[in-house]
Amino acid sequence: MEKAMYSKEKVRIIVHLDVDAFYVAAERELRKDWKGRPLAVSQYNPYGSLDEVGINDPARILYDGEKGNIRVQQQGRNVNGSLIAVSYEARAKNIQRNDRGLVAIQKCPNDLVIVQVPVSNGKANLTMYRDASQRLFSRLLAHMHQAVEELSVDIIGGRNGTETNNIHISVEKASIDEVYFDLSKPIEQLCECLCKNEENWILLMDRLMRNNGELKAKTTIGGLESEKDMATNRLSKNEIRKGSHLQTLDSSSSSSADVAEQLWWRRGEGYSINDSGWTVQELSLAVGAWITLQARQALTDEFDGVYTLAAGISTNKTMAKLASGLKKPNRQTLVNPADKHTLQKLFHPLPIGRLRGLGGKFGDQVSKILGVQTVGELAQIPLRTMQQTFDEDKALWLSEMAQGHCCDPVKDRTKSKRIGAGKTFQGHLSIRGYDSLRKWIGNLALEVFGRVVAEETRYPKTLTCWLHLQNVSDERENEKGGRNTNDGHAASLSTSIPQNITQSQCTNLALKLANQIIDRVTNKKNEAFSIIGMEVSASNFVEKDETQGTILNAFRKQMSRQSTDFLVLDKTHEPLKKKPATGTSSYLSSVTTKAQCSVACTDTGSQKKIPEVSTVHRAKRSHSAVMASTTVIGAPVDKIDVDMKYAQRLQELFDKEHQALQSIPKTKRRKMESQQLISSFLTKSSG
Ligand code: TTP
Repeated sequence: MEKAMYSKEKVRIIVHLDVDAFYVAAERELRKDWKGRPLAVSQYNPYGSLDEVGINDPARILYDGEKGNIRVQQQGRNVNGSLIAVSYEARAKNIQRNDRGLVAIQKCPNDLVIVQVPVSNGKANLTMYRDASQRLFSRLLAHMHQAVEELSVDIIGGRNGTETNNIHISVEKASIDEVYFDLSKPIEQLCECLCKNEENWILLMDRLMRNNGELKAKTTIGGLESEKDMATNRLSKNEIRKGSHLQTLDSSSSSSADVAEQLWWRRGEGYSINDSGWTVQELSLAVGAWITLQARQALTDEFDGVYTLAAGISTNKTMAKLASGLKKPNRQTLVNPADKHTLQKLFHPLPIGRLRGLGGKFGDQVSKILGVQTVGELAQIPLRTMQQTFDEDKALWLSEMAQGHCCDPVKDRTKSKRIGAGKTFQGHLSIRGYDSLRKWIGNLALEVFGRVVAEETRYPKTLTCWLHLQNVSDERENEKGGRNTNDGHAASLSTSIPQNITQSQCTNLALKLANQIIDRVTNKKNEAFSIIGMEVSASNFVEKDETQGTILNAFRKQMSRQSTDFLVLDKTHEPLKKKPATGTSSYLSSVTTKAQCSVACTDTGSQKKIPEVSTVHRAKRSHSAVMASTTVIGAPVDKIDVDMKYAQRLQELFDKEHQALQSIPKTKRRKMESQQLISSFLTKSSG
């Protein structure tokens, strides 16, 4: 066993949380009396007659086994939509996601409730679920902070107290009901402090083991499970999603696993980290598990037991997500990838498609070319072999991933990366004419626009339209771009949009994109088309902050960043690949600015300037606005020291140049802008 002498060893602690049967839980928040009952949420059923149904409209209740089958009798097929969320009580009755309503009713006629998603404008309105998600995750973050606070204040109090005020917990929303937290920073600070003396250590252990070992009882140590649990791990993601009955099994029969778990915790006992059999990583994981348990329980209590969550605690995002899916619902699993036995037992048997980034085409390619099916088989392939087939970065990433390593940071993002509205048109409902195309693109663009303007702090730079067309003959498939599906051809087109886009501009742009897709897919105008799915979405969000994109702001961002991973100062502007034509956009040579930026960034290890990591370029909205932004690529954050005074000076110079430009007539300015800026900036900044 590795000696655990506490050192400032860098350990990452990443937690992945997934709300159990999320839409069902959101419905139960509205109707507390549905708690404990088998409940399913049905998707919008276009064959039914409910075109406009508000959140509190009783018409949403399609079936209530206790009250008699009201809507089924009245409206035949209404109840027969497919189920998109199924409570664990309903899963115990063998009801699964994608079951049709009538099939589900047959399985549980007397007790089941089926509720349909709210509907507006003839399509599902998911606002209530999005709002619930936002509410939940912001409260969850608050509870995480509170748990950290409790450990630091209650245990160490005034003695060697850590500064909890400044503790930053990175949080990344991964989907409507999934979130990652990076607890590395607070846990590093806590553990360092808690391990300083024996008294602190005993208090910490007392805290971890209190309530008759509640933490032990409520945390599964991944890799120590019984054979029966292991069967769950071999299931594909889709099989698990279907609500496999294995997930609801009581693990009371796994007595050997229980013993192994008891032993895992017992290794933590002793009078200090040095006496214990735990490594620093294991201690940090145990503390992470304690914080996660407190936060999960506090959240469940706050919402009267309506929301429960599954959690995975590990040292990176891939393993944390894998861990959270091992035991559901309302259970947390700790996975230590440094434990070879755990890797072999838990990780290596997985099909490679279960890994993040390998679930799609690239995963299929890897499997085919390297002849591997499981993660274990992939782990056997030497890096050299991978390098012969894939480019350097991909080969390294694959090799690291197969060993359970993944350095993808938890990006501080609490909002979705994109805002989209979509609709499917089944069977005879498919869209075949330009009038209904206009109507539906208009509806979807309206929804997207409404949600975009409600955003207070950011705006999207890209609008995308996606269409799924049916009956496209196979001969033309290769020419059209897009993707063949089992029943047609799906393609998307994007365009950039201005910050203050109006509703009609948004609709017109979306319609233009849709028409372009149809033209491409059908090859010529006026040819018949049949659309079975469409989506309009806005993405590529940037902050509304006026100073966004300025040099100073980019440096400020870096200064406040707590991540221990990689530094990316400003991802919103990629470095310009080539010089734009003079007169269309003023441009400051990236060579020049690279040199300027390297003066501001110093490698604290070697005290050398860093010329390679920085590229400053100017992005220009119009000829009257000169903006500067900084992109620092892939530099370890703890090795960069930013000279804020220098950054400030760079900014002032840019601002001055900008002001000076305003006094010059526009036509003249166009010609001289670029030249003048470069020479003037160079002269002044070197002074
Ligand atoms: P999931 O997290 O996949 O599932 P879940 O939360 O219902 O159940 P579990 O406890 O097994 O995680 O999806 C989250 C919500 O997203 C789900 O409640 C409903 C919605 N959803 C759809 O609308 N359509 C889909 O195809 C899927 C997979 C989910």
